[in-house]
Amino acid sequence: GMFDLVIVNARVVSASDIVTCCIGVKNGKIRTLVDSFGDEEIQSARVIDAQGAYVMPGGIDAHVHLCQDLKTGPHGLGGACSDNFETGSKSAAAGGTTTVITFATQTRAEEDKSLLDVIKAYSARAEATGSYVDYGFHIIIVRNDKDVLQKEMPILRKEWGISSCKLFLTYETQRLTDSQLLDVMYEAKQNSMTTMIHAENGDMIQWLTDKLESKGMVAPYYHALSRPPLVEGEATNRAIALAQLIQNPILFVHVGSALGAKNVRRAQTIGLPVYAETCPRYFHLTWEDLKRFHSPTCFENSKMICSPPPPPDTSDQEELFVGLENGTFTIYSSDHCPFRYDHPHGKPSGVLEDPKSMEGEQYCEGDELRSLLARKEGAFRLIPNGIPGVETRLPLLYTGALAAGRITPQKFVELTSTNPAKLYGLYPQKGTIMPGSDADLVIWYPDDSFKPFNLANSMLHHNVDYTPYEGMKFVNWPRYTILRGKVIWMEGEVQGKLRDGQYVKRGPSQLVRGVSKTTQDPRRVASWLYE
Ligand code: DUC
Ligand code: ZN
Ligand code: ZN
Ligand code: ZN
Repeated sequence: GMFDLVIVNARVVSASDIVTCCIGVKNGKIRTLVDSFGDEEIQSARVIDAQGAYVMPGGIDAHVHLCQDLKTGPHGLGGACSDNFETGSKSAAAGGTTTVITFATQTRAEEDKSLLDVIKAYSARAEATGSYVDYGFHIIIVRNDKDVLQKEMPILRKEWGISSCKLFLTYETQRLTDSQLLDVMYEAKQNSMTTMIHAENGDMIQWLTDKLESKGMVAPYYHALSRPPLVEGEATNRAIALAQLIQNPILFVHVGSALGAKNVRRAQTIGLPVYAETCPRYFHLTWEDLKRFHSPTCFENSKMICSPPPPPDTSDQEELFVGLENGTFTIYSSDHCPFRYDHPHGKPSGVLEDPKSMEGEQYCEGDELRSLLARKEGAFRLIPNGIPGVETRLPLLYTGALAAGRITPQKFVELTSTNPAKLYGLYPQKGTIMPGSDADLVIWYPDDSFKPFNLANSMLHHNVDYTPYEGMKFVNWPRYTILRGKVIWMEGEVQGKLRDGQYVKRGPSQLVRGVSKTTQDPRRVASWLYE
């Protein structure tokens, strides 16, 4: 037939428009958008009636942690991610996401010097299980090894299609000094790689943590006090200055404070290629959630520990909403960082058990010690930072912002799909519904036919034993998720297969334009470096 799949009665949403039409899909690609199809065009195709509901480009979640084990964990505080590519990608599909970009991380261990070896190891982890959705990698760089950067960055770009690296300003095992940051940013610029920055001032955090601990303030709630908004405020300003000197685009990951957002906005106003990501938790959680459940013997609120922490109260959330609307935030990602609760490699419950009595677990000495200590004292310093959310990302934005009338459907698509595709070099293969693009789609329920429900973790598909959004009311959920023309999620059931997802090679960022004259003034920045 002319089409493999046709979707009728669709309210197709792009980053700029909404149009009611039909979609024809052939060989995994969008072939056409038309008013209506004739009988013979429909006959041999699978037909989905969207019943007037929104049809959007499939979600692109550009910040997901999978398969990071004890050694390659997200921050060197112990803890292992409980989702691999199998469970993580299934959860993504069930939440309307068709592409995830995950992290492959270098460590300071001698055998992790080579970035190419790191990427090969992560690639093997993905291939070991397969994936329900398409996937790519960002590389985390924790050393300024010029030989390695110069030799391997071009190969990462050209052979692997990896056009972004993440750098840290905090965590002892990850952080780079200012001059090390300049080294990596400089090599990244030579290779048209976007630098992603985890912007928290590591010295401030350590100093505050020591002070809190000396007063016995070690319960999970105090994690937030060790990272007040100034911590992100200082680090964003400093990284903006470093990036301006190098004139390389930067993307601030997981911006969670109004202060951080303001600094980003100021840089954008003077024409710097500065972008920011924010995450669902900053719109749905506050410091109060770190207090929830707290008692001297129960540390259930360790579930809510993430970095940067949620804002102190809802007034920050209001300012972050402005940033969503006015373009300060370029993308909205989950930062899905899956740790199980009450597990030796996850979030301690505070109830002291003999970890050895838990079957089937492997320990390294350090991790066992960490787990015991954290269980005994509930010390926030020892609790892994990160919360799950790859499956709830789109539904939370739908309920909390779109249905609440705070953003338009177009803005929803821009933040969750089009901009991540452009920022990370996947556009227009992904991120839009246009002839020639991959047929990656999410189809919602018509709003008036959906019965709102309260979320329970048992409904989710991740390998995590809790969700921070337990009990929350949702007013819609993805009805179909379609990956390159194949239905992988339908009305509450996973329909895809583990080998459906493919590795995606990415190009350079397509958002970056020439920067303004003033910001390139050779007296102000080191532009002679490139002459
Ligand atoms: N940064 C992340 O991006 N994820 C989890 C922990 C962290 O600090
Ligand atoms: Zn981070
Ligand atoms: Zn408990
Ligand atoms: Zn993360």
